[in-house]
Amino acid sequence: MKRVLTIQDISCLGKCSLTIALPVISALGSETVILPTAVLSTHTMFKNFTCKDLSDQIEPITAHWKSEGVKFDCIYTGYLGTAQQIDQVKDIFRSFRTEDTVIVVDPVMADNGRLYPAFDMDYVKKNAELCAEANIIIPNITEAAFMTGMEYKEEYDESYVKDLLARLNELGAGVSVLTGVSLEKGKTGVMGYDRSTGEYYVYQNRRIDASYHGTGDLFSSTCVGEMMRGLDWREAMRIAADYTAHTIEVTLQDPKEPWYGVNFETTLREIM
Ligand code: PXL
Repeated sequence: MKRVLTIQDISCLGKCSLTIALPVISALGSETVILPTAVLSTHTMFKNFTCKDLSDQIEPITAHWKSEGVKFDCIYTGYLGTAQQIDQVKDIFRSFRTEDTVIVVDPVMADNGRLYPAFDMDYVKKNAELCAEANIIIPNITEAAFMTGMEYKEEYDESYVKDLLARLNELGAGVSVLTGVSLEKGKTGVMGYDRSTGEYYVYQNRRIDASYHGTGDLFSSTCVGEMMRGLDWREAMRIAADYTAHTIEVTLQDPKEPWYGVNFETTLREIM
């Protein structure tokens, strides 16, 4: 069985980060080891939330794993707490990475042209450094614009997305995948660039006019789970895009849908 280490916060209520990564990657058949970076009462889109930083636990926990000889097939990072914590995560990469470890970085920090409340440009710079160490990075267009210094655009064409991918590629990751890319009216999806082959990959599916928190985490967690099942990154992205769109549609049909996340619990058995 593959073993995935995922490093992100626990938002106790809110359906994002670890409360998505753990069930989804486990359901797709990999052992999922978690390293919580902080415990929040809810995700940060709620008006108020509590947050306990767990930075001081990272070193003792990982030192214990090291002493047990634990190895990971994949290390997948999402929302992290502070710029300093990113340095700790880089140390984990260096300490646990082998030739076969797939490192996936989703530099969760922004959406719709704006940084999330807790973050600043120092955090953006650190995330760009973290991306340099990854095999695969999965930013959305906002995160990519912040990390590359390119202008964020709501209306764009394929050449803007290709420019963003070229600039992301300069950060140093093996594969750069941009999410939330709409190249045709009524469609949305992903566009990726593979440094080793110089090839682009585009996948577009229907665009659903709704936005929920945690859908980026659902997408990335599904990609990780599918890649650990042996699928190529392109195939994993396609399945994850379809699954995320389907889950949003199912959530919209629920008259009691929660505003703070998607009902992935309803759809999970379909991808298992
Ligand atoms: O889904 C991304 C995410 C993860 N963790 C926390 C968040 C968010 C998005 O707002 O606030 C704490």
